[in-house]
Amino acid sequence: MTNEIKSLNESNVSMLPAELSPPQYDRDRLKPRIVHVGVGGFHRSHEAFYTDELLRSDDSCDWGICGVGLRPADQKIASILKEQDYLYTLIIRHPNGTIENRVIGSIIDFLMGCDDPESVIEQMASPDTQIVSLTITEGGYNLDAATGDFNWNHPDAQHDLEHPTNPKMVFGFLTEALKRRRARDLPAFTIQSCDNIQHNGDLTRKTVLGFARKQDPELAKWIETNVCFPNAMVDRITPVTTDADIEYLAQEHQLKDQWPVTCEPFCQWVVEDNFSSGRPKWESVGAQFVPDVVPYEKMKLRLLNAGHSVLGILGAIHGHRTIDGCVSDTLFATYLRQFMDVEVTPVLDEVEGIDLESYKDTLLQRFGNPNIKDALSRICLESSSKLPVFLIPTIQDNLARGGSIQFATLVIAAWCFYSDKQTDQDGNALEITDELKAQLHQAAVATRKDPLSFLEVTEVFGDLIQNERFTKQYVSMVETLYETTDVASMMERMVQ
Ligand code: CS2
Repeated sequence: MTNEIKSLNESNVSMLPAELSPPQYDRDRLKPRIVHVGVGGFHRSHEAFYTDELLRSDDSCDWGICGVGLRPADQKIASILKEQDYLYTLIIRHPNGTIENRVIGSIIDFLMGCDDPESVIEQMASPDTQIVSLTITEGGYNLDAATGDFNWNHPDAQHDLEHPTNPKMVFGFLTEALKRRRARDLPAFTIQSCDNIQHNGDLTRKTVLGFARKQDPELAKWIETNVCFPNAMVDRITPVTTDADIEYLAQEHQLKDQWPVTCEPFCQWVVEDNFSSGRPKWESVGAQFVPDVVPYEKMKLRLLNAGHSVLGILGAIHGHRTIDGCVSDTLFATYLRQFMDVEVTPVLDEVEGIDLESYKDTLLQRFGNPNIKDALSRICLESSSKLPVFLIPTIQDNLARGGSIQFATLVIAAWCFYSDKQTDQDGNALEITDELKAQLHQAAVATRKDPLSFLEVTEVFGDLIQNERFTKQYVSMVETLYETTDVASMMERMVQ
């Protein structure tokens, strides 16, 4: 019965063939030393992968991960992982078609904060927990682009301050758990952000301290002294799982995995070595520990993530559907490279050990991986919290230094068109998911009466509307785009 499909779970795992690379280590030895909030594809291709690698190579390592979901939408991953004893397959797709599969065993539990906040707080407050790590997306940091500060007017923030033992936001959970650790005389855990935000650790620190100060200034002081918030740069392109991925495992490997993860072979994690109470030896499986992550973060956010947004928005309007589809179009590949060379490279700092030219070459190759098929709908998801981190700071830096702004400005003009029409330039509907979708749409529609109306969404654009050099360039681009509905011709005129 070689064709019998096996469900992925602990009782089957030892029977899985070597080509699925199942974990050989004893998962019973693992302790939930890491509590991870936000178990999406990225966490499963990155931190959980590094930890699994370490567990495979070091018998004395007992660092396991307890996943946490805070939103009702996390119920699906919670039940699937539970059914599979928290095992899942990572499908690593190389550009030449080679596929490496790896059944990951580092996650050992999962809790739902919205159903049972107490269980999550207690897990974080448990003596076992040494690190609480986060992948809560750019939007999860709830920042106001105009001020760069946490938006305290958010209803969930207000709720958490009024109901500290029944929180909704991750910062509420962290504060309450730290309060209990302090009261119980337990050492603090490290709070480790794994999100694409510049200064992600510093920012998390500021917000957690803000929460604590509003509740108990003594607690805030204790956190300030005891809790470490290492900054980190995280990188691995991880598209949304498709039915074809599930089908592939069933057909080719007779494995029923309800939610595998696909990713590229490239993987990078640069972390500040600043931990409150120990950490896994991730450096032995490829993570880099450095004293200052800021230049690495900036390079990655401004080149890779912004590069994705440039292709995502321009490509979506033009009718492309995936990142590899964009870069196989010479115009888009050239435009992207010139954006990187002319507008980003001059505003970056030296990054030790990195040759920027080859970093950019590698990015283009990674984007071109034809087996990743990273959908532009994923890239454009929540653009309102991505562009203020990835792209707008580059425009601001170039405005300050008198540098070129045209490549990035066309993206903003195209984003206005995209938010207004919600279709590509041929009228095909686009799938748009954005917390500010309605507000952006309304502001974009008003462009016909007032060409600057889109920029009035200050939560996203900050004070960009005040800069005459920018608004002049932007208005001329928005007008041309609305007139011609042909973004490619505009791009063609700009590339050399
Ligand atoms: C992407 C990232 O969300 C995005 O727009 O740029 O998810 C990107 O794929 C990862 O940061 C790669 O490390």
